[in-house]
Amino acid sequence: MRVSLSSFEPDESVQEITNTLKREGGVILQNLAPPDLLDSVYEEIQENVPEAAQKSSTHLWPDGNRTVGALAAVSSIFAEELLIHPKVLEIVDAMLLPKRTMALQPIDDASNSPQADRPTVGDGLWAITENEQKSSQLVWQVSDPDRGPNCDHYNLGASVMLEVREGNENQVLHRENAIYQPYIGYIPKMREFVVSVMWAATDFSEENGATRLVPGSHTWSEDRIAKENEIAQAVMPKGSAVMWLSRTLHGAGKSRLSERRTGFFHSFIPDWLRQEENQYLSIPPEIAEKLSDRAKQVIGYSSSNSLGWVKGRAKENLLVEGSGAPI
Ligand SMILES: O=C(O)CCC(=O)C(=O)O
Ligand SMILES: [Fe+2]
Repeated sequence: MRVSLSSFEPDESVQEITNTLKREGGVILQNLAPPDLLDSVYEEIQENVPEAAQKSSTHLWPDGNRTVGALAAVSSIFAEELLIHPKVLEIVDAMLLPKRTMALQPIDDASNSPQADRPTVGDGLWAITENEQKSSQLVWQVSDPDRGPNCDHYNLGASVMLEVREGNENQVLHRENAIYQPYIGYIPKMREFVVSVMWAATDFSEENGATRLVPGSHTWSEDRIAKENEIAQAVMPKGSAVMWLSRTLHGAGKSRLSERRTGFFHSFIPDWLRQEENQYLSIPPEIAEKLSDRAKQVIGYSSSNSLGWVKGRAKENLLVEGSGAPI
């Protein structure tokens, strides 16, 4: 018998959802957004991106399919309603354990963070010591991976429309960590560092190419090959979303129908990791400044005390003047 993915209704607890995501590597969030909202995002994309620019001809997305990048730039509804959906951010907060949680607190009030009660030294993780000549030295503590903080905040990795059209083949099963891992190696018990979300902008069915995912594969050894009966499909109605982890095997499904299968994909990564899609060129300041502060922060227009700063700009919103740079 084929495996399936666990599925949750919007009112189910984030704790329950994240426990399952950690255990199984993927979860479906049923009916998370109204179906017409997904239609509105699709219409906005169609208005802003010429058809020719949606054509794709790559190994992962061969001829016949459609792809669009920089979704947060071409659809403000996507940026405000899907990218920073509160339930999604709550789940990502629990998985990436940022110092500044993104879902619950006002953007400028880090002291409300549920992690604020963590035992701290210095700025949370460091202390200044001195030698016998009174020369000072920073000493870092490593945070507990299960409690964090595992990053200051998190950012968007990529935001793309992925549209499967009739006649494609099953996409090669892969792990999202593949863009980093070849260079850092496989580190057992590595802290989670990529959380992916795929919104169903049409119904996702077995016949139209719903995302294939392998529950449990985030704990497998790298060389274990998934058997066909170990592969589930994210069958879900329009407005639902499927989320998965950096080590979960997955890929787009094969379509046998003439209808399109449209998904809006975005990923979240710690602020200390390079974003997969270059967000500063994809969503330049003149577009980003029209978005909410939370959307700007997720896109990357925010810095920690030590990464991504611009002298003379505000840490929470790098598009305005302020302080926070270390120099
Ligand atoms: O479109 C899908 O269902 C998944 C696509 C995917 O994983 C990718 O292109 O990296
Ligand atoms: Fe992928």
